[in-house]
Amino acid sequence: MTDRKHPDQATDRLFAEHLPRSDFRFDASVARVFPDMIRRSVPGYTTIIPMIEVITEQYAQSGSHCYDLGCSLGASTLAMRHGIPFDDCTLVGVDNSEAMIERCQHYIALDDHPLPVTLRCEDILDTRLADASVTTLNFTLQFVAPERREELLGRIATATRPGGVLILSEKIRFESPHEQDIQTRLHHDFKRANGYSDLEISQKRSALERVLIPETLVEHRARLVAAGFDQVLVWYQCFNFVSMLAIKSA
Ligand code: GEK
Repeated sequence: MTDRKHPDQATDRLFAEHLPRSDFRFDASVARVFPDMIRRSVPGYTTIIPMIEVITEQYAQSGSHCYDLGCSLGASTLAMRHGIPFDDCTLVGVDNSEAMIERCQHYIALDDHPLPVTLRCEDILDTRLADASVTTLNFTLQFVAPERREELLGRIATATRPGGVLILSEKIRFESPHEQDIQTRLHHDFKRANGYSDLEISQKRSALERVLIPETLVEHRARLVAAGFDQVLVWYQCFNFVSMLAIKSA
């Protein structure tokens, strides 16, 4: 996977000054700082990405489609590309932010793996899914309106071949308010340790309040099973960030 940078890639200082409150959007200013932002904000992100390659290698099937839904700059897309052990698979990255897709094209082109990658600038709620073996939603479902999540997961499960999987990474919330407080505090400590100020942490938190809606593990599991996956396991957790593997039996 390439570690080369976009010439205009920058450090995240988007919330460093006092700003009027507004909802977070995946626009050009976010795309420009995104690799730095996600690495410093999401505990475990730098572990999860290479593990997506490992999981993909295990579950990709010859002649199938692999999807990265909410691909941003293509970090998971590239991990999947390197994990797919067949040259007859189709790899598709989807994101509805033009700024993200434009830059994603750049990172895909820098990577020298021969498997072609198709990028679609589309809403994942509308994108066509079929004959899938591995689908990734790496911190994307949390941004989809809660009332649309069931329909999306149902479409993914229906499109998944027997023996195929969904890798679902999410920020979660906890049923116990006490645990919620502890895990939130630890997440904020992680951000502080990565150089974010209290002002940055609190302004980002309010910008995300109405945009990123976390759910509990119990809610995720129940919906994945109702959607048509046979087994759901948590393969990674760091504070309030988890990654699940939803498996359709062979
Ligand atoms: C990674 N997976 O680096 N349709 C299409 N894209 C969407 C939608 C939607 N309805 N909603 C949100 N997005 C990536 C990181 S970031 C996670 C994913 C984060 C897109 C949005 O434009 C953004 O690029 C991405 O989902 C979420 O492994 O920033 O915490």
